[in-house]
Amino acid sequence: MASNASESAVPAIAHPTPGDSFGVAANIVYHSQFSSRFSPFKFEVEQAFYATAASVKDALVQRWNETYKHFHEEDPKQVYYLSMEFLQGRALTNAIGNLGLSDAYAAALTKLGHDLENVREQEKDAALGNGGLGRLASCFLDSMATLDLPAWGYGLRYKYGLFKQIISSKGQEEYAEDWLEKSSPWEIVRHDVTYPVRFFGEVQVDSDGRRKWIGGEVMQALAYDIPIPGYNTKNTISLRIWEARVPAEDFDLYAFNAGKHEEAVQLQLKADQICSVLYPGDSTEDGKLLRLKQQYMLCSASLQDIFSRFKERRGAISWDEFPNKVAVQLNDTHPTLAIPELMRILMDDEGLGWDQAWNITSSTIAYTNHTVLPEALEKWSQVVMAKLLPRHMEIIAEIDKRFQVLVARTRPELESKLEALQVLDNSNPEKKLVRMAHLCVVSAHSVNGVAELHSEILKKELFSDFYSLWPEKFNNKTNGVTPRRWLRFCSPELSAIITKWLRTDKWVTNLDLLSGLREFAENKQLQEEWNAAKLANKVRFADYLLKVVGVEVNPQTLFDIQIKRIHEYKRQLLNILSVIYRYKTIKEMSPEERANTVPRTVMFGGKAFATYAQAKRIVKLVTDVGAVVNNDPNVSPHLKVVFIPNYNVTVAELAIPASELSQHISTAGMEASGTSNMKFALNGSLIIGTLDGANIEIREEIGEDNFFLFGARADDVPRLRKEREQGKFVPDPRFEEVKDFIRSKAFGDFDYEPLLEALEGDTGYGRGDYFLVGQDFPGYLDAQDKVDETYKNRAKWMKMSILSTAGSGKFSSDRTISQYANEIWQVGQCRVP
Ligand code: TH1
Repeated sequence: MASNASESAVPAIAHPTPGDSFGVAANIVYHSQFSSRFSPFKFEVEQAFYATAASVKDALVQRWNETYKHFHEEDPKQVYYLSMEFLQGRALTNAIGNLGLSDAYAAALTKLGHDLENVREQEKDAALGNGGLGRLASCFLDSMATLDLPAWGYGLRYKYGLFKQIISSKGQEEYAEDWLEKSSPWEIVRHDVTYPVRFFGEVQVDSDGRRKWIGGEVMQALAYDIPIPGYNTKNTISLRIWEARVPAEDFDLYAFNAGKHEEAVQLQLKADQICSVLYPGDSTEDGKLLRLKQQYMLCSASLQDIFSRFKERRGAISWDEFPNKVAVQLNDTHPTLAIPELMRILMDDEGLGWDQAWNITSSTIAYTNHTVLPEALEKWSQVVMAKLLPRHMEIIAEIDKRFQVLVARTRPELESKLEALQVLDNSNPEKKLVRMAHLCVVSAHSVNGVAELHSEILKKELFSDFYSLWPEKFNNKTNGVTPRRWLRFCSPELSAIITKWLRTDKWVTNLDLLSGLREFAENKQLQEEWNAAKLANKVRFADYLLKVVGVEVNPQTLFDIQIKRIHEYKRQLLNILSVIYRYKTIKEMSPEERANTVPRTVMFGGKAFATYAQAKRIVKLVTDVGAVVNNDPNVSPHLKVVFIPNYNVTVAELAIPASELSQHISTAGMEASGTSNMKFALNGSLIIGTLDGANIEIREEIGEDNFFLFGARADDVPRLRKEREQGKFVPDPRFEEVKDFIRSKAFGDFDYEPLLEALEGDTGYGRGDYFLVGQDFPGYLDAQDKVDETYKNRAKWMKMSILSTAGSGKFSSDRTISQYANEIWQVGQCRVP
């Protein structure tokens, strides 16, 4: 079926080299004529982009083939990263940067009458993810390629990625974003890599007693590969995304010819739905079933592919070798079905017994948890699961049964808690559920959190009893971000300065070297250069805001940015309430007092889940406040409030380098890690934040003097919530003042009551201000005052900014991936010579 190795030798072709912009230009021209998706004789900027991308892809494909040929020959243990989300963003800048061909391509395009800056703007973001979890997966791919690891990413090829956000007078509106409209120039379809994927059907026992899953609906998964080039290495790995489709032989031509047109295309429609949208709303039963189908499509196709590669490389198959050749990492619980699927293949298809299959499965699979929020912990209906995946439901029930036996035998004192620990949640007979996280913890050999605090919370709270059963499974892998995309390419100005002062560019792959900047933190010359680079980035972002969003911001003001998904626990509401307080304060000042304030531009960006009403109200409030503040002639020179629409990876690449202050202000204990905090610190943006997620480690690394800290600690949160509930909380008068101001309709007559009530009454999470906005408000205002005071001292601010970058070495995803490779996967490097 599928062939993963490179076949007979293909003749070598000459490809662009760094010094050869003529060769590059010729290659682009060739592609504009022969690989074009457009009518001939046109070479406008869009055509130029596609021709350029096709030319870059040539170079990638060659390296890619060499890489897989090398992997095939060396046959090392390989790692497979399964994720329902990959938030890749644009690829061109990153690809030519990693290939070391940025200058050659810029020069070639100039020769052809184009400008690389404009050409790269043509690319659409590949937004096959929601936020941090998806972007983490993409940073990991970059690091796995750069570290020469034999690795694959597996995902789904959604037609519509994350929705496009438009801000109207009603607030956020969502529109489908078709990233494949003019096709993606990067992907290669692999018509020889297809697998059948079954849904529904039934379990039969055949003559030799083996259980077999048969019947139902069978679709096909078709592979598309996206090349992932490493930096400074030939190694180029693959993100393989699956598309669901129906082979021609399954098209019911008889029905169609008999006039039953709709009936004939039914299966095709169902297949199309599977890959139609990222994470469809799961509030309806239909939506739930579809999401489960998506998850199974990913797991089934990926595992068949992994098996085919494993078998291809071994004559006589020794199954116990499997975990020595294959490591599978589950990105949260979304690909949990890989567990029963691996068990099913080993037992039903390959004939192994339970114990052997179980040992192989658990030594192969590792699980990463990314959240402790109860609403994000997946639970699937047993009824739905049994219908869609009857054999998997049997296997899950058996795993649960054996887990109960194990506990009864080894830890009788846990008996009373057993019901809460089981994989199956049968507490409500009307609504029996499968707890996916418990299935992962029971089955995997490794369970990790994504920052120190988060991993501690997993051990002490969410999974405490499991931890007492299997302490050796639990570990921490603090997240990281790729320094290529998030510093080297998004801020070439700052990068050049860093390279100059460190006298090496090796920091790009060894980020700890940034600590060498510490000794120059007070150097006047560096501070001046640093300031100039930051200012250039601010000007560039201001141009974008003017051109794309139509708002004018002054680059001489403090750029204060909060960009992330809109969620109550991330507390954009805390930010905007303090902005309102600032507005009121400035409004009441005399002109002399005003002249003394630090002028600020406060920017927000982020998408609210389409059905998350409270988050949408927050977006609306920010835009309403902006409309009033920005049009107040007395205040707007000192304060502006901007909502950046349609926040995505590309916007982040512009905003983060331009930021001077960034906000990471979640209620302590609720943000598992955060990753944009790392990107901001790396780019010399100071952080105002709580002791939550990776903030704690960032503050440790860059020094507490360089971090604007405020807020309750995670340990105190339960007590504070209780006190709040008992009516013991006395709100700060400034907090009351701000709420009254909103209620006075100062920002229009939109109904903000549900937002304000959540700060007081019943939020649906328990009584009153669950996210402790009121509790942390005064401390936050104090921290903001400290920001202003510090900003007035330019030399001090610059020093802190340099020290932020200098202290960010730990937060490279290269460090994170090395730890996964050494401590969980036991996978080593396999570098193409
Ligand atoms: C995020 C976490 O909220 C964030 O703190 C963390 O840095 C990031 O993952 C990477 O580890 C999560 N995103 C999702 C998305 C879904 C479900 C759970 C999480 S946790 C759909």
